[in-house]
Amino acid sequence: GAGANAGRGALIVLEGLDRSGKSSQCAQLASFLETQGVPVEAWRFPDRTTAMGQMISSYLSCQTSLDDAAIHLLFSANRWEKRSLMEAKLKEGITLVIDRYSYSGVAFSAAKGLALDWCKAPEVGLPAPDLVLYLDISAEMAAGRGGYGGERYEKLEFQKKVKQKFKLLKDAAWQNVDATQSIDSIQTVIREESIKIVNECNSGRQLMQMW
Ligand code: NYM
Ligand code: MG
Repeated sequence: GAGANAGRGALIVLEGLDRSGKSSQCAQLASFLETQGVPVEAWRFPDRTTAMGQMISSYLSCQTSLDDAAIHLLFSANRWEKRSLMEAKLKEGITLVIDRYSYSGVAFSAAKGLALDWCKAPEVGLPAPDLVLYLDISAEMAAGRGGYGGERYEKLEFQKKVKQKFKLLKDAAWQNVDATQSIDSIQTVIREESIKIVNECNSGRQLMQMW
């Protein structure tokens, strides 16, 4: 096992287009880490359970409209409202596997035409992921996977723009994962990378800040 008693937990983020397979890969990764004796929690952003999350959810389901800048800041605030809990969990030695983070925040808003640097600004100071696993798939292939759920943004032409913006966000923590492989092959890669980073964090790797 990776050891449950020494250092901090790892902040592991899965990113990608809608229908790239993030949610099932996150769930499988969290279960796997548990079997390895790694204390772990699976999180997601947006966190729709909070008051801000409910505003975001109603925007995404097209029940409400909001100015592009305002909804961008709301997505960011939804991460900030979880900041102290994220930091506390990591410090306690709990690894967090998170479905989407600041990368989605910037990519989706920038795809609407907002300036990239403006989009990044409110993320500055959030805990930085130790590992970003980007599930790399074309917008066409993702769209071909049983269709979208009908939320705002779930349109092929828009997803193509989002993919272009994701490409501008590769940082030191970023790892591309070929998401056209089988679910099992993808999970194998994700497990290997995750175990490595969990061990590094456990043995003293410093928690960084965005960006
Ligand atoms: N999304 C997600 C954003 O536009 N900004 C953000 O900061 C985050 C975290 O919300 N299409 C978008 C991406 C998705 C949508 O996410 C809902 P999910 O993972 O499908 O529930
Ligand atoms: Mg979705």
